[in-house]
Amino acid sequence: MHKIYFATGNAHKLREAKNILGEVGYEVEQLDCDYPELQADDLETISAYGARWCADKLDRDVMVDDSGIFIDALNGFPGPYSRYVEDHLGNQKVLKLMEGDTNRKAVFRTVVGFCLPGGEPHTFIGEVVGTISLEERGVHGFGYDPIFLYEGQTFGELEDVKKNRVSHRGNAMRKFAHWLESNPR
Ligand code: ITT
Repeated sequence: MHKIYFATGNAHKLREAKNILGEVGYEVEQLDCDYPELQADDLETISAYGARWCADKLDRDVMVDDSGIFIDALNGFPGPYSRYVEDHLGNQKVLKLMEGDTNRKAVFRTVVGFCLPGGEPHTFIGEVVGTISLEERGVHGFGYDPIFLYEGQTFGELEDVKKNRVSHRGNAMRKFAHWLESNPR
């Protein structure tokens, strides 16, 4: 089984990656590589930078995952600042910010970055469109999952396997796996 080295400090992402990539024949191993969080407005730049930084530092092929939620009524906020907003405000405050908003549209986006030492980074984008619920629901997942509604259920109400089938991360990682088939290392 081919191995994918995943630089992340987020245990939830790791669990999901093992399931998503495991289903298409890859073993995922976590790497400890705390890459500097570039201040940029788009996930693609951050992800490409992180993948290259870790690949060069560790001298091996590395995958990273930069993700965020983009809320229409908040002009795409928190987007690349999702981690910061989750840590400092949390879901209840996000719901409060959206009180009275009838436009509840939101997009979850993941950009997987992959790089070989000394090489150019490749990026793979995955998205899922849904809405922001009126209240938190469900005990599964992490982060914004309890307020992201997709086809009648929040991601917080879905077991990992179901979420991964339709999620931003699932879509991005399956694209990456597909690319790897025709670009073996
Ligand atoms: P890394 O070590 O991989 O960078 P991180 O948690 O810092 O982990 P991000 O910067 O990509 O990763 O995180 C953005 C935040 O967006 C994350 O902390 C969660 O709050 C949220 N998030 C990302 N993916 C999510 C998902 O699938 N479901 C719910 N929330 C998610």
